[in-house]
Amino acid sequence: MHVIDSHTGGEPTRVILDGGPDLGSGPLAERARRLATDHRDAYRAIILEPRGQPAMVCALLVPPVDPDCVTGVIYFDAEAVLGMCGHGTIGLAATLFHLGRIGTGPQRIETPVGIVTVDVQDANTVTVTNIESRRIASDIPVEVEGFGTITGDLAYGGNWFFIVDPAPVPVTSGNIRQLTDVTIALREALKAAGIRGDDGGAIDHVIFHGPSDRPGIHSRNFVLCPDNAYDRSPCGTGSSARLACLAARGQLAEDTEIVQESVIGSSYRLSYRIASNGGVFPKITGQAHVMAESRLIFDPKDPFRGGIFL
Ligand code: PYC
Repeated sequence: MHVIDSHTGGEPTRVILDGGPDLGSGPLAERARRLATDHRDAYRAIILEPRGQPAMVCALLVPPVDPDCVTGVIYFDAEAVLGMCGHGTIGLAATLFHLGRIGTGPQRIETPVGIVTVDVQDANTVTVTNIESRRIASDIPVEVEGFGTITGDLAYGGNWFFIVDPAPVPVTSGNIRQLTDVTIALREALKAAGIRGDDGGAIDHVIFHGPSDRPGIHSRNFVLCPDNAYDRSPCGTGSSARLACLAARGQLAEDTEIVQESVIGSSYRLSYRIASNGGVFPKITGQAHVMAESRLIFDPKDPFRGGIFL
């Protein structure tokens, strides 16, 4: 299995070029479901320690249905197959550029939730135009055991997010452990309360926003992912959901650019175009760097061949 590892604002992406599970043909959403249900052990072996690393997202390349797309891709983390992944798409574009498969300029990429476009500016800088993103509910109070009532918005950006602003815990790198504990408890409370997306999807990502101490930054975020890791980048699908919330609140005008910072200080430039039925089309510009080209070995004699899962 050949893979290329990159990071986008500190968040790792492993692009699987060949040797992945055979998912057959058909719509990408169906192939993603097959990956989730029939190949869970196989995909987790690629991403779990010791072969993978915490916070990693894998990008499994598959043939697209739409021949105008440069590739199809299915993203997954150690816990779940994702609808879309913004940092992963920036990493994927930088990887395809590194391989000479694409040059600068626009390209279409097919994902299980729809077609996104990437505009490659140089070897590292990529703008993603995401699928339509939308807020479906605002100011939902949730009772979180040990932490009281936490209020947030429910929004979709290719994955489902519960977005809290202002955060009940200061969003600083020194608070990552506490931020992780509170957001996990909040995600569990959302699940227990039966709060889901309007397509029945689980709310498996949580975002806390707080102020940044750097000039020109709109806010700093902490993003909890399904595998309980926090996103080192500002999270592309989370930033998309956030843009939908800012637009719905009238707090950000169309085509106005803001800078979103992550809890470790990496950043994306964000803006949106209004969609015809109430949502927004987010634009996310970030930087990725290729780190390694490897061949993964799955030795039958290796007791941790399938990864460490506790
Ligand atoms: O950038 O969309 C994203 C993302 C999702 C999970 C981790 N990163």
